[in-house]
Amino acid sequence: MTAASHLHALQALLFSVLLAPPAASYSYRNCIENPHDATSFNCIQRFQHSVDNLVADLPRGTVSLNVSHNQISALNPGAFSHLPRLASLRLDYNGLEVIQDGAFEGLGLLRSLNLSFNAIRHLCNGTFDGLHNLTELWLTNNRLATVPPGAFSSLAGLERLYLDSNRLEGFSEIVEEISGLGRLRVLDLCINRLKSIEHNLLDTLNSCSGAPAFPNLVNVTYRYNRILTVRDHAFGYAPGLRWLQLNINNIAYLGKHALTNLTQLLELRLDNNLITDLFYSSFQDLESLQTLNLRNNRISVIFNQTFHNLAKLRILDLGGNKITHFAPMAFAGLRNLTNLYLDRNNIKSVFGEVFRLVRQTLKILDLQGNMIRFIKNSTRVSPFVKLTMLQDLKLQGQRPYGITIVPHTFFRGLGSLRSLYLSGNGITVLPEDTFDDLVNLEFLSLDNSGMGINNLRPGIFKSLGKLRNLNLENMGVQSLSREVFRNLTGLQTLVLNRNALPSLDEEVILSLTSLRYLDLRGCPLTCTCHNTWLQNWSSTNQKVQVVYFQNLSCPDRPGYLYNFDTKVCYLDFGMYLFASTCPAVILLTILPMLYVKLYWRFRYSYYIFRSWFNDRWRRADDEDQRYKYDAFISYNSADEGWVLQELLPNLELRGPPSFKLCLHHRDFELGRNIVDNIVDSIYCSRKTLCVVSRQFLLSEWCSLEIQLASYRLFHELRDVLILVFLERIPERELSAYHKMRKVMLKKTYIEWPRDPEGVVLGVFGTSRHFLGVAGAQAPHKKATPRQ
Ligand SMILES: *[C@@H]1O[C@H](CO)[C@@H](O)[C@H](O)[C@H]1NC(C)=O
Ligand SMILES: *[C@@H]1O[C@H](CO)[C@@H](O)[C@H](O)[C@H]1NC(C)=O
Ligand SMILES: *[C@@H]1O[C@H](CO)[C@@H](O)[C@H](O)[C@H]1NC(C)=O
Ligand SMILES: *[C@@H]1O[C@H](CO)[C@@H](O)[C@H](O)[C@H]1NC(C)=O
Ligand SMILES: *[C@@H]1O[C@H](CO)[C@@H](O)[C@H](O)[C@H]1NC(C)=O
Ligand SMILES: *[C@@H]1O[C@H](CO)[C@@H](O)[C@H](O)[C@H]1NC(C)=O
Ligand SMILES: *[C@@H]1O[C@H](CO)[C@@H](O)[C@H](O)[C@H]1NC(C)=O
Ligand SMILES: *[C@@H]1O[C@H](CO)[C@@H](O)[C@H](O)[C@H]1NC(C)=O
Ligand SMILES: *[C@@H]1O[C@H](CO)[C@@H](O)[C@H](O)[C@H]1NC(C)=O
Ligand SMILES: *[C@@H]1O[C@H](CO)[C@@H](O)[C@H](O)[C@H]1NC(C)=O
Ligand SMILES: *[C@@H]1O[C@H](CO)[C@@H](O)[C@H](O)[C@H]1NC(C)=O
Ligand SMILES: CC(=O)N[C@H]1CO[C@H](CO)[C@@H](O)[C@@H]1O
Repeated sequence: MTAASHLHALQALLFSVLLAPPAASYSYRNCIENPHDATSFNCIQRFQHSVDNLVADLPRGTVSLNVSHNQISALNPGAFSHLPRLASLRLDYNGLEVIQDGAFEGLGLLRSLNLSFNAIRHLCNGTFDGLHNLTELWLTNNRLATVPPGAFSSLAGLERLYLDSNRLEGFSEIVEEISGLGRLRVLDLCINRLKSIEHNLLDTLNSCSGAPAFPNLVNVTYRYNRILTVRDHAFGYAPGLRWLQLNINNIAYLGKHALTNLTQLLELRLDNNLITDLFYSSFQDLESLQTLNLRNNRISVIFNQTFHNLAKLRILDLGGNKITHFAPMAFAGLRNLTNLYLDRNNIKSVFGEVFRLVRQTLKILDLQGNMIRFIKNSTRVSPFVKLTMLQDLKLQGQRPYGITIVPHTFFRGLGSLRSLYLSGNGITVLPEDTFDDLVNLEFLSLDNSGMGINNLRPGIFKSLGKLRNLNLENMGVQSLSREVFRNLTGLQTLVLNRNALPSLDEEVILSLTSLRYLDLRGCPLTCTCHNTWLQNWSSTNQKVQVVYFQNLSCPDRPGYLYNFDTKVCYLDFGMYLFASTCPAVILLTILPMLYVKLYWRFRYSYYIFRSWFNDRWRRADDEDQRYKYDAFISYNSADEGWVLQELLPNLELRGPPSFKLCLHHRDFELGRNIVDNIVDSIYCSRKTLCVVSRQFLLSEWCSLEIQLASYRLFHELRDVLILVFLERIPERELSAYHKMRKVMLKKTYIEWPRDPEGVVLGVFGTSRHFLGVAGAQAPHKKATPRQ
């Protein structure tokens, strides 16, 4: 080991020591701190069996704790004693069977305890010991058959006790048990096995004639009956009614004058019935009405002036009906309306006219689950433009496909808007000026809109300086860019669950200066050097809670983001040196080899390309003018004697016909590149005649010449090559020149006979013949040398 590598090892060790225990981390193993309240914790759905696992790492100051939807079947004594400030504790939906005495020891400040939806069969008389300040106890939906004497005796301050949905039978026993609870206001014993309590089953409310029987009656409830019809003047007997509950019945017919004279009525509940029509006179007399609930009926149209006299109405709930449209004057007269619920209807389009009448007061408009959809991004109407008071706009989950395209004028004029819900709308087009007017927006949800917004447009949030809460869950976001998140200086809560984010840009996150809560669950954050900063930052920063950080696992291999090995990211000079020199060394080793092996191959290819190119170019010329020579003679200077004494006289001088030959020493253009000369000569000659000898084969130039000529042979299908062997060269020697062998296998060739005298004429005759029929097919047989 060198000194340098010692240093690196030390460095790596230091890093791992610094990073290994995520003790200072601002993240809890199984709980989420409420971003708006650092003393409130939610630890739901963690599949934990033991309270210890769940809440061990919570701070002592915890005030509110929700551990519902886990699998805690038993509570041991002192289970929460390390959280003495607890005021609210939810343990519902846990399958709890056994609560040992003293389980709530040390919780003297606890005010609300929720044990609903468990499997509790027995309470002991010490179960609730020490809960002196408890005001609210929920035991809904357990298996209690009896309440033991003294079970509630320590709960002196109890005000509300819910024992509904159990198996209690003895009414008097319970009465006795609670008789000591001086402050008790609410006791819920619904759905037990108490034998003496029954339901009424009314089916019609008739009118009572004559003088009002109950002038002082203010509260009437007809819930949970089977009322089908409410006749005219049905409540004449109680003109002073203020609260009237007719919900959860089967009301299909509401007389046009059923509610006459109820001028004092403040709240009318008609929800969960079968009402289809509302008339001009239906609510005419209800001039004091503040809340009208018509949710879950079958209303399909709201006609002109339906609510014309309801000047004091604040809340109008028309959710869960079948409303397809409104008459233009539908909301006329609603001068004080603040909350309008139109969710889960069949509204297909929203237009300015209908809300114009309530524009000065409306604060909450709920349009979720309707059928609003745009197919063009340009709509001149801006449906909410005059709603200057609107604070809450709910548009999530439009059926069946979502809004899909958000026109860029859609939210014009909503300067007061605080919350905007756009979840689940399959948004594919979200122009960058969509939110420009929403300067007061604090909450925005765009989650589950992932059908295509891979990346949000730069500048989309530029006006949202007051935004505190942004939900981008499951939107197919692949990266966060600085341009998108630029102006979100007020952002406190950012939810990015279930996006395709492999890494986070450090600068984007650090530019969100108010951030306190970051949810990255379900993102495939890789355990690579890109995320080293995230590991360090999540573990060390004291400001931003990264939800379940210790639970984020590496997507590509076993392990966790919070402790993957980052050593390699900080190493190291040696590594850099190695990385930079290694390729150079390899290159330097390989290059000479390549040079030696492939030099000529490259050069040939180059020349071949060049000759092909030139040839292409030349082809335009007339074929006949092209050939200056009949043959280009390729030979080695060692064979010059033979060429000059035998070949030249025979072919050029003897005749007729006499041939024009191209010889390099005679016909090459002076001063020109030799290769260009060769290429030109080959292409200006009908044939190329190679005078093959051992010397010829050894020469690079000759080799090039034969290559270039054979290129013409193979690639142009022109038969240009004539081989004349001056000596017999055995096959095995030829095998080194496979190009040449290839040519020989395809072509006839001539061997210069041993006895030149006898065959000179014959051979030259043959070659004459070859030259003479240039352009015609060469005979495909070997010219056998004569002996
Ligand atoms: C506790 O969890 C339930 C879900 O099981 C949730 O509805 C409720 O709002 C939570 N309570 C608090 C105080 O967070
Ligand atoms: C109940 O709570 C009050 C403060 O809210 C506290 O002063 C008092 O001591 C508590 N009672 C008991 C018995 O712990
Ligand atoms: C208690 O739990 C039940 C069941 O989850 C829930 O309906 C109820 O609202 C809870 N009450 C409180 C005060 O937490
Ligand atoms: C509490 O229950 C035990 C037995 O379970 C009994 O001995 C004791 O007397 C009971 N105390 C009160 C006050 O009812
Ligand atoms: C009448 O009932 C309503 C709700 O049902 C309730 O809020 C109100 O306090 C009751 N009024 C009186 C006087 O009991
Ligand atoms: C309604 O009230 C008016 C007076 O306020 C009275 O004259 C009339 O008879 C009442 N109608 C019914 C049906 O009770
Ligand atoms: C509703 O009122 C508008 C404007 O006053 C009018 O044009 C329309 O005809 C009315 N519709 C019905 C059905 O009365
Ligand atoms: C509307 O409500 C406000 C208070 O919320 C009240 O002062 C005003 O008088 C109401 N207007 C009408 C027409 O009832
Ligand atoms: C609206 O859509 C058209 C094409 O469909 C496109 O050219 C234009 O840029 C879009 N406008 C906005 C504001 O996105
Ligand atoms: C960003 O916000 C600042 C102040 O909050 C504002 O001056 C600036 O214009 C905004 N940037 C853009 C591009 O709107
Ligand atoms: C980890 O973060 C701290 C501050 O948050 C910083 O001082 C330190 O240099 C970081 N360590 C590494 C290895 O980046
Ligand atoms: C991926 C992973 O580690 N998931 C775990 C997160 O925490 C819960 C509860 O502690 C475990 O059940 C999961 O397996």
